[in-house]
Amino acid sequence: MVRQILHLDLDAFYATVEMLLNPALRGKPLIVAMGDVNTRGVVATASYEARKFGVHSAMGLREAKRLCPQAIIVPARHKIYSEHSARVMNLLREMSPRVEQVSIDEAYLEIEAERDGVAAAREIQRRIHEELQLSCTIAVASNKLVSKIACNTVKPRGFIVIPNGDEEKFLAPLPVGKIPGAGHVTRAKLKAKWNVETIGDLARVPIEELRAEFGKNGAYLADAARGMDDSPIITDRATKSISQENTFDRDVRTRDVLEKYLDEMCAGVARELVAEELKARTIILKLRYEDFTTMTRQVTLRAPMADETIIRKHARELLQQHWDTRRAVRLLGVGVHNLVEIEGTWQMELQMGE
Ligand code: TTP
Repeated sequence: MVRQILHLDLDAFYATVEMLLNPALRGKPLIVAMGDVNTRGVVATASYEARKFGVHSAMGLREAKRLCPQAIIVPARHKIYSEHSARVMNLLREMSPRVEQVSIDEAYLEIEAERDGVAAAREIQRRIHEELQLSCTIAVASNKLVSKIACNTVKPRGFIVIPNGDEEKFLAPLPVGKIPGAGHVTRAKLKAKWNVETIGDLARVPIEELRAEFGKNGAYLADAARGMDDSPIITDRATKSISQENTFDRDVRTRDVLEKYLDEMCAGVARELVAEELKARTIILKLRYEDFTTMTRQVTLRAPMADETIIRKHARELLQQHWDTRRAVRLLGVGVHNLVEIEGTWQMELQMGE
């Protein structure tokens, strides 16, 4: 099954939002600063006009001012950026339910095979520009790794498509440092041992040698060099947790009563998991005593499940092990997290259609 993965990154995000709120700043070298706006602060981001002078994120303001004395410096306003980011993410979720937000200004999105992924990507870029007045760069590829690397090669206001089958060819001329995780230690070793500079050089190193040098990471590097990556989109639904809790009218001292409530809540949690097409690996018990001290205890299973009996068994065991029976219970709760999505219906249809 060929996937259509979009990687989207907003351009000079904080600076673009500042320009949106104050159009007089447009087209000017602009620095959004964190910390002290005068000298001790650092550059959170710089507009592309300021980047021409060598200013970049994480640089000290003193140095940034030296490189670009005419830059306008404004303090970062995180709350405002979060609001604009949320609008972008909501727009993406309108375009596909499979959205993975990576950071405040970056996301992956998967488009179903029966839709045209490139047309969807174009529409997203147009809508972000017209409806939200923000500019972004989008790459379309068959997996997350290639779309992420491709996106960075065409910033800002870029658009790039890597057709399925062209991944390795596209990556070959790029510096090996473009592979996420290939930091300076890895790069130095690759250079010293095999004279690797580009991703293409890396693809020529035998996999066994990479394994011997880097262990599991070696296998990752070998796959990455060939443009291979099968990591799934992790949606927000999968990162949340599902829980129920009950505050008692009167503090409870009897195990039977606690277990009765616990069983009911376990059933409720299991129902919600099934309804959301999710499975969970971790079961959590929450206890609040009469004096308001609260504790949570959890157990993590080997495999994800959505089974009421399993949740109940573990929740009861946690209660058995951790409830200090000398103390009355004011609140009891049970929850699950470490959620994974059961393959959604459209994905199953796709696999059957293959
Ligand atoms: P980035 O996506 O790294 O950069 P950017 O959006 O400013 O520019 P571009 O992607 O076009 O190169 O970061 C997103 C935002 O996160 C950025 O606008 C400001 C903030 N940020 C910091 O606060 N400190 C940092 O060191 C970095 C790298 C980013």
